[in-house]
Amino acid sequence: MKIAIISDTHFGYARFEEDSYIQAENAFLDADNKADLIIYAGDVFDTKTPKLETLSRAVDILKRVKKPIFAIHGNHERRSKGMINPAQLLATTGLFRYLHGEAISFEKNGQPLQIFGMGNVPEELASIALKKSIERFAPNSNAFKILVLHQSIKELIPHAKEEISLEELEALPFDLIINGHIHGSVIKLGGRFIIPGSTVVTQLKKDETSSRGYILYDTEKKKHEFIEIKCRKFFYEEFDFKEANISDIKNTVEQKIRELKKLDEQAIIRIKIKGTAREGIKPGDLSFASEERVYIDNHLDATTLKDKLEKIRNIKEQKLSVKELAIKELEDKVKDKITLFSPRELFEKLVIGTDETLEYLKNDKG
Ligand SMILES: [Mn+2]
Repeated sequence: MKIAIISDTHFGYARFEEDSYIQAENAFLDADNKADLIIYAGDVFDTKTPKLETLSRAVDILKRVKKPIFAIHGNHERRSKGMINPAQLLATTGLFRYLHGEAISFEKNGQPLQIFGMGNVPEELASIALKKSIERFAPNSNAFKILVLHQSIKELIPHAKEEISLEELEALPFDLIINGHIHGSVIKLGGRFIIPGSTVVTQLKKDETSSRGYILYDTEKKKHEFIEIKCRKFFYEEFDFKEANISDIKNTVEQKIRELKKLDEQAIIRIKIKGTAREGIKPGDLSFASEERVYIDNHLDATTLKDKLEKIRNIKEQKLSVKELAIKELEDKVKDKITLFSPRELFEKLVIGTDETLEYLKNDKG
């Protein structure tokens, strides 16, 4: 049996909305030709309450797929208990089967299959929620058993805390463990753990520069294959300058943009500038003409020792509260740079808690 694994289509993602539809369509139609069934590992939509136009586009794409689809919701769609999330809503149309804390049995050419799905839950609850819901799962020894999740994984992220681990997943009675959430494709546990990656670029992170696509898994051979889909190219470049002049920085970056555009005029380009500029230069002095799909992050540290001493003196004189100090520090750090959040709002969210902060950052970053 051949299983297609598709994830993180982020239908309606505002920055590259057309890409979100076109690239998901490329993946689904190709998978429909090659696989017996499709597993959809969450973040179907980019938001909890997508526009009607977005719902309509998603329906248009999915109704062209003939093979059965089994889906879970992702963190972008998760809503409070008792509320309907958009993946659940779509399931009521019969376009796919929605699973959350439950298993479904399926048979194809005499081969039984069990799919257990659990949609995204807060990371610190993932381990216990999975343990609890699996108690109700009765494994069939003849069946090929699949677990579908949409969570962070301890071993795959920096600064991990209470995320679910590969180690505990490995011990569970499943032949194949599928996860969404992470936008670059990851294969672990000798091919037993599979993340297909997103079909659209949303985070503008380095790991999204790899090809977009889906995974085709053969249950007999226990082998997987990454199927690349036609999609918009994404280039990510980082520059680390040392005591550089503004004109040198500007020329280097602009030349790189021209070079990349020559490779692909339609590509998304993100350039991160780090390091130090010559004394007396403020990051605000560096500006670039705005170009479609070109994102420049200025992380230059232009502060000299003299500036730093002066800042400490000013802070002492102003007698600011710890909170105001923290906000001021954040504001100074991101001043005149291209940022995706407001320092004051971010600080307020940090005071409320980690969940609020992550939610805030995710909402802004996609
Ligand atoms: Mn996602």
